[in-house]
Order: sequence, then structure tokens, then C-alpha cells
Amino acid sequence: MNISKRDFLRMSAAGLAYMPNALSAQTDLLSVTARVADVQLLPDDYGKTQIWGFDGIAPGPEIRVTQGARVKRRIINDLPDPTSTHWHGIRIENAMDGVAGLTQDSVRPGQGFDYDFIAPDAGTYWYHAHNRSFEQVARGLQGALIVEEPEPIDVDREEVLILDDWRIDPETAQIADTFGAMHDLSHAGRLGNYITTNGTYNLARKVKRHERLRLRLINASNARIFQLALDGLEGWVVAMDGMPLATPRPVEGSFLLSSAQRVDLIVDVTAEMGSAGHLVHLGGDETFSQVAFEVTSDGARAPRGTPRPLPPNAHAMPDLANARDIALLMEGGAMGGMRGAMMGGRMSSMRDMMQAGSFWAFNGAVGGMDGPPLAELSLGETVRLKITNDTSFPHAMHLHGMHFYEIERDGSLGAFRDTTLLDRGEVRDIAFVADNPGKWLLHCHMLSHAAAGMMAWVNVS
Ligand SMILES: [Cu+2]
Repeated sequence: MNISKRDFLRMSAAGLAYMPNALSAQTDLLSVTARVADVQLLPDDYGKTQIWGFDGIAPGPEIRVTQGARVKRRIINDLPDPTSTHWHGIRIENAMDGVAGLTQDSVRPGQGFDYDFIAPDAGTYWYHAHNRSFEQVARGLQGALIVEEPEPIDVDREEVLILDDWRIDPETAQIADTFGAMHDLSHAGRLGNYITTNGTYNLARKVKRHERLRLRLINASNARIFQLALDGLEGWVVAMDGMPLATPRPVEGSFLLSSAQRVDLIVDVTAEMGSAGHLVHLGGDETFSQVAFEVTSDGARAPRGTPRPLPPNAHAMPDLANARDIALLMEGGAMGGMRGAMMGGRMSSMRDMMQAGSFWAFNGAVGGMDGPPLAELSLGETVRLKITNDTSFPHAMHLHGMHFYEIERDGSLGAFRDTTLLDRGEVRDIAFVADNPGKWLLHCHMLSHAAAGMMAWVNVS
């Protein structure tokens, strides 16, 4: 794909003029440099892989603050392409949301952007590139953003586990340069052929029997829906997308974690001394150890039973009785039967859409950031959004700036999330209080889908 004329104009606009690395000594801002690097991503008998990473690693450096503290980072762009950085799941002020083309200009090579915001909610979040994200995230531009509770949680230790998949050419050990491939745009997105946790394929940790761990799982992949289970670990879900559950829920069987979703588990090691517990990834007919927890010593403590819930994050509750109803119909893609949609203000055939690299429509129009908002929302009002997935693929819909409740079939409030997974044909209502002013993206987090039309935004004022 070429840089659009509009992006080119943005890139040529005057910005902060300084050289990478030159200014970081003159400021109290910590800097992170997005840059190209060669890393040992594959097993040792393969060569190194060139990635794009924050500080040259993938995942990037973990950013960790206490609830209510400021996150201040200068992100320096030492990449060949413009970029921006999104802080996924944070109730952030709009100007810091990092969406190139909506909340800020893209940051061109050799320049930087100073992000400075408060992290109001404890939980597991992440940061990632948000310009040509279907390419830049696939190249490695992502990392964990952890907001700790003010008081320590009753666990022995915690592990941040960033699940990712990569599309690698095994002959060259390089990331396959197939960004924006038609098949990915129109089918299930860019799925990889090499799965990692924290940048390695065989992550293992030594643990004690009966040790209690908090596992912070982050799915940083472009499109993969991980089906996960526990083996030799007794676990409870204590938070989803950063937000605590009122009552920890035992992990029974498997659970799904879509692109961009997070789950916090508290697990007790039940595997025997000398064996291992596993976070298990179920892939088709096979199961894999995503992470191994090798029991190398006997803990002194016995099993502790159901953990206490994490302290809640304070949020406004939706007023469903007075909610504004908005519908979002998702159509298109391969085997979707859509014949055409509005594109650039004109009714276009699927063939014309394909030639423009667009395959999907929201409410009959190819989505993007250039058109009008899906809705103009009044600050503080409750929105009830009915999302209908009338396509042949699952989609992971992400709202920026505000968490939402999934509405259960009986009308009650379900999970409080920032990314909701809709299976093919599924209809789901979500509800949120529009209490954060600004322009907020609502898009599929299968990043190839977002690039191909599954994108909208709302304006809260
Ligand atoms: Cu999608």
C-alpha cells in the first residue's frame, strides 16, 4: 500500500524537530525508541529475525505504574515509516489516545511524541502502534502497560504473559512481507505460523507446588483467537480487559482470548513436584504448552481456595432505561454475500471495493476515520449499541476511551470490557456511559479487518 496523499501532507507538516537520542537527556521524560532490530525470535538453530520493536524488542519494555499515577513517555520514531502509539484500554484523555489520523498526526521518522496521561484504573493494559497497525503490530510494536492496585494483591508472584503469533518465512527466518494481503483483509485476518509468549516459543517458569500466581494474559496478535486452558493449575478469572470481576470465576474447560483482549487469572500450582503445570493452547486437533510452570520445589502452603476479588475500579453505571439506541451492522468479507457498499460517498460494487483493498462495511458503508462519526454523543449519556455480525468470520470489536458492558441475554449487565468477541452471525448489545469527551475509535481488532473497512468513530461532547 502506498502512503495516501493526506498522510504525506501530515508527514511533511512541521513537527517537533529533533534527532532521536539527542533530547532525552534534557528532559525528565523517559523515552522509548521505536526502531528496527534483529532478534532471536525463532529457535536457536534459525537465524535472527528483523522486527520493529519499542526499544528494539518485542514485546517492548514493560511500563508499570500504580493506579492514579502518570504515565509519561516520549516515543521516538526511529522507524522507516510514520507511527503513533495507542494505550489500549486506558480511560485516557483524547489527545493522548495515539490514533494517527483521528487524535494526532502520525509521527514521522526522526521525530517523537510526548505521551503524558493518568492511569485511572488498575489492571492489565497494553500499548501498540496505531498507524498501519496491521503491519506495525505484526512487525512487533507492542508491549504491556500494567497498572498496579494501590495495595498488593494476595499472590506469591505474578507473570505478565504476552501471547502473539508471527507470520515467518522459515527459509529466511524473516517476517513475511505480506502485509495487506487480499486474503487476510477479506478472511480471518493475518494469522501467523509461529506462536510465542513474551517473544519466545517455549516460555517456562520454575514454581513451587501450591504457589499462587497472578497471570496477566495479553493477546497481542493481529487476528488469532487463542483457545486456552489450564493443566496442573487451578485457576480463577479475576479480571477481563483490566476490569475486576465482582466474583472470581473458576476456570473450567477452555476459554477464548481474542486479539487485544486481556484476562487476569489467579492460579494455584497443583502439579506434582518434578512435573509441570501448563497454560495450554488448544489449536485445532492439537494442544500445545503455551507456558510451562515447572514444579521444582515443594511450597510450604496448602491450597488456599477461592481468591478474593480484586478491588473494583470506580466507573459510572449505565442508565439502560434512558439509553440511546444505536445499531451497528457488520457486513462483507469473503463468503459474506455483500454486493457493495458506500465508499468515498458513492455506492460501490464489491469489485470496486476490492480494488481499493476494502472488503467490509459498517451500516452499509466502508468504514474509516475520514467520514462522519457513527454517532454524536452527549457527555454522560448512556449508549446501548446493538452489534450484528452478519459476516462469515468472528470479529473482536474494540472501543477506545471507555469500557462497556456486554448485555446478557436476560438483559442484565455482563462483562465490563474494552474488546468484545462476536462469533459469525452473533448479535450482541453493549452499553456504556459516554463520559470521556473526544473522538473515539470503534473498530475490529483483527487489524486487517480494520484496515479494510471495519472502523468507525464516535464523538463525545
Ligand atoms: Cu474483524
